[in-house]
Amino acid sequence: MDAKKAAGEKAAEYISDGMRIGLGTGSTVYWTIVRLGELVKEGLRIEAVPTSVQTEKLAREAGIPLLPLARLQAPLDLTVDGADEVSPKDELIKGGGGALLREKLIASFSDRFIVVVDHSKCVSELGRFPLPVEVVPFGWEMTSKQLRQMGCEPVLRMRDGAPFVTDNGNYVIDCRFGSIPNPGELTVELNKLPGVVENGLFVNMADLIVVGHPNGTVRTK
Ligand code: ABF
Repeated sequence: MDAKKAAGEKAAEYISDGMRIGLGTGSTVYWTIVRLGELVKEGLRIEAVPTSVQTEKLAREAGIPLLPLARLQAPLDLTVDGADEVSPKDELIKGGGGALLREKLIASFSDRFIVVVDHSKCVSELGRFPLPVEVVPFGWEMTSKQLRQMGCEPVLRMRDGAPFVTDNGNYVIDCRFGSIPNPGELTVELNKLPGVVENGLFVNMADLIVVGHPNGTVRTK
């Protein structure tokens, strides 16, 4: 079985009737969404808040009822999302899919945050994956120079020959740090920069990591 499919489907086991959930973005949580669609058809009653336009489309196609943000008066019961890297302390790099701002907002407004990954995402130290940083388009060149002074190689994310634009109308600068020994400090420093909207470091947020392996086994940690 595919490692991503194994992890994604396992996460659906943590979702019970009546829950209001956050649905992440990416190719692993995709399998959670597909499985939840099957369970909804069998009678599971849930409401979901998507973390991206892409996930909203998937959830609608799967028949999963969506919860309008205006009705979100209390934290969600649970959010399931993917990640690009997971450290031994369950710190994450997220944002490879460009949805980090909504992902962090929704994960932080959830009672429980479950992360689904294939085993290749588990690393000894964060940073080999370029850290996505969402920035306002105005003056991105200045913000990029400030990011470089923090010790990375900043690269503006492009798509089809133009800057990639997030669901929120912002740009993403992928910051190649190589290694990030102290994610807790870096995330605070990054968000102090004028022009930075959010960064892809998720520190002290994940409650459970569901790791899929190529033989279909799943380990939680
Ligand atoms: C999303 O999951 C993004 O933050 C991240 O880039 C993406 C990667 O996951 P996958 O490998 O499952 O597509 O939450």
